[in-house]
Amino acid sequence: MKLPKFKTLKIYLFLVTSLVFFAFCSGPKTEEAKLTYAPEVPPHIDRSSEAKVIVNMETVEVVGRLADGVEYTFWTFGGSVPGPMIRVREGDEVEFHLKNHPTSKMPHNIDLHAVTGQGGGAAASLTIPGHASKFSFKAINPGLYIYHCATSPVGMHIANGMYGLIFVQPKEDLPKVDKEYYVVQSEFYTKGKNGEPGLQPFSMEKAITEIPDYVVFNGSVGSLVEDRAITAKVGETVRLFVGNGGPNLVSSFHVIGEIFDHVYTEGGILPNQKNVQTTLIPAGGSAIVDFKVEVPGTLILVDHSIFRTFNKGSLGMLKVEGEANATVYSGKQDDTVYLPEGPAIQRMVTEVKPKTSAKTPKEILANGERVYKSVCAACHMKEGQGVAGVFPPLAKSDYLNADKSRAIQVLQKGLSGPITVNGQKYNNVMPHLELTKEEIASVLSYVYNNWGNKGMMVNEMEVK
Ligand code: HEC
Ligand SMILES: [Cu+2]
Repeated sequence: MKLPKFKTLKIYLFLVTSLVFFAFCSGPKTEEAKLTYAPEVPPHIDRSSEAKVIVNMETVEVVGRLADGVEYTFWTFGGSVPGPMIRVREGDEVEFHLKNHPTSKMPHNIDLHAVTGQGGGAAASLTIPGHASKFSFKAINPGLYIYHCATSPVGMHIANGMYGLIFVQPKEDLPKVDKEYYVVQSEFYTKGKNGEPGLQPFSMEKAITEIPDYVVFNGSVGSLVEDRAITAKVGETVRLFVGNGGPNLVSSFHVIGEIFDHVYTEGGILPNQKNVQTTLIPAGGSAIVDFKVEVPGTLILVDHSIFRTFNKGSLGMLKVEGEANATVYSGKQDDTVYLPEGPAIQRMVTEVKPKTSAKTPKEILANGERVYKSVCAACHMKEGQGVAGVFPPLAKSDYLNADKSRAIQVLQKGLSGPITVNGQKYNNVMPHLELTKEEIASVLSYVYNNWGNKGMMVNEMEVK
């Protein structure tokens, strides 16, 4: 074999040294983190080496919907509650840029529970309106972490909506699943009672006594229901990254109609329990739950401290589509009427929010809609379609449209015994609902003016 000439060797040496130099001194790859808004989760990170990751986050104060007819001035990361979800990889160097929008009234900062270091970055990121701060940290510990604003008064910044999740993906990522979703529970404390319309200010008193008016998923009542529900197909595996922003309550997180195959308790990366019904998520903590969906239907995400769910808003939906499997779940196999207390009309005390004397037809209809959704929809369904054989329809109901004063009577006294609505026989009991005259007038006006009904108004004076 012929040895290369000395000159050629020199060139080789030069090339090798510069390559080595380049590899060592150019440092890790730099990239910008892709942030996502709930319920979307940033994509799995494919690279197998560490990188420098730039996170750009903005704090901004915005007025938004807390519930139907209820608005709130949210203090936010990224203009949303929860703030955007961040995903980095174990070992990454994170360069965090926090900008506080010039229209903000408050200074803000960020404490990421994923940070090892003073205040989780709080002091280093304190930013007055119209300014930007920068700090860096190494994502040493993989796991799912809450981040939140920690500017004084801390409780108030959190109560107003300043929290979100950062997932530090382990070097060896969690097992692959088909769908990943981002859900954060939190509470709101308002001057007015639950449902009281208008722009509601924050109540420090209720926050201190820890009695919230709203407990919600993803920042508002109904943010994960109907056409905003999360979805999956039969046979798919689903992973929920669940956080609890608090500021006070602990969540008994449960999905009605499903069992968690694996739970990564408290947001650690160890799947430490199988077959869990309800997992506890501390305030300022998280959990990861994995499950496979076997049958179609609507699974309901709840805080199983159940009055929060049905009266304060912590209810979300996961809609599963696909082939039924009667062996796993049969659906209803029989339905007969069961009235242990006899067919007499029972009293059901309803709590409709005190409201305002509605004056204009528009106000009356809006008030009626509120009463309908909180009282009637449970039986007659959201669009007045009823439930075949049990609850008669209010949509295009011949019984309703034929006689206004009879309809008023139904609401004043309840109704039992056989009736025929649109050719279908019903023999059930509608309880006496204890509504005020104003509520009866407005809810009937609402019903008459929707779903193909006659379109007339009911006056309070007609309700004797
Ligand atoms: C707990 C369940 C329940 C609730 C809540 C309820 N209803 Fe009913 N409603 C019934 C049942 C059951 C009947 C049929 C009774 C029968 O078979 O005699 C009925 C019948 C009616 C009828 C006459 C039949 C028809 O379809 O036109 C009207 C009108 C009506 N309800 C309106 C309302 C309105 C408005 C509300 C809310 C303020 C309401 N209901 C709340 C169960 C309920
Ligand atoms: Cu803040």
